[in-house]
Amino acid sequence: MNFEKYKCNLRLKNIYLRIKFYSVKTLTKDFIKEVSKILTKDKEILITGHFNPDGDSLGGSLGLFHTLKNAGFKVSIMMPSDLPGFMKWLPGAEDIFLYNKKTSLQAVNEADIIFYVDFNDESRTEFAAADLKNSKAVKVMLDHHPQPSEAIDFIFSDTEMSSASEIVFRFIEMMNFKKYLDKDAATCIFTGIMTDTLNFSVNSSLPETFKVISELLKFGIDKDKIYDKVNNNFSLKRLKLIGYLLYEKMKIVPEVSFSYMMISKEELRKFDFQAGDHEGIVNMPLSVSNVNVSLIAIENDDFIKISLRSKEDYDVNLFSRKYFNGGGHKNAAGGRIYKAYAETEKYIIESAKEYFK
Ligand SMILES: [Mn+2]
Repeated sequence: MNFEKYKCNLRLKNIYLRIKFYSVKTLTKDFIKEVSKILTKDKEILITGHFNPDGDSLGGSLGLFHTLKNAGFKVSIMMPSDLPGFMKWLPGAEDIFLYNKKTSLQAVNEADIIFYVDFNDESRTEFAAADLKNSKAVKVMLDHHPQPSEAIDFIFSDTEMSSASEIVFRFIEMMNFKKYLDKDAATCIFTGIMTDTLNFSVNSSLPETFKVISELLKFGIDKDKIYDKVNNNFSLKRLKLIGYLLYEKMKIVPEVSFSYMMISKEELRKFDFQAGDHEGIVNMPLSVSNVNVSLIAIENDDFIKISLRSKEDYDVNLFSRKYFNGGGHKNAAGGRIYKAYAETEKYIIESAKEYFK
């Protein structure tokens, strides 16, 4: 299929130079007009989230999946890697297929349109990135991370939004698909917004976000149950791991109000560490009044995985870009260190001292 390449970036801030003459309203209209042209019932649609999908990527992708399915589109949903255990209850999770070089190439190649939910660059899909890049499909990105890749055909990205899930809701609304939303879709989108805002404690100060929440509640979703399923759904071993990390491993660099924890492969095995387990743990040191930045370093086979959280104006996106080959949002970011585990601690301390001094 040969679509006319048309770039459209909806960004409330930081609008690209090449489209600086467009108003935001025009941009929204153009984006919707162009996507409406290509999004037809005869197309094969594929939705994908990022590697190690979190609540936002899964909730947004599944919310879009349910809605497009209800509207009568041919749609499938993929993730580049497995879901964390506390997300497997999401309605539609059983319909997700996991990317696999041998079995997924066909699905990627046969797609006419691919939706990217909650990531700004194909490299964030890791092993699936090459196949996605090579696919002839039209790529539509629904995201809220800074600096989206120029290679994407249609981008609806706004860093002011709480989550990609909120963007998905706005997309559904603007496409006139709200009539196809149901309780399952609303549950997924709500979960995405709730998890990405850390239960509405960050990135959720715009009144519009709560208008979306209000719309979602009208579908009869069980907000309290969703909170419980997401936050009280872990193993006993994970709780013991948290106790161990906070008591034995958490260290503070007081002169820069910086906290870090290192976890070795051996410790991961001992506590049966699961994908996604670190998500809640990295936030915990921020409960200390004079800790402004928290880092967790997890030993992997090929690199040390870094996860960062911060308060207010402490920018861990830039910090990670500079020292840890990563990025993300101002108050939540990830990265990697390609060093031996034994050398990593010194590097982390020195990076923090240099950057936050
Ligand atoms: Mn997100």
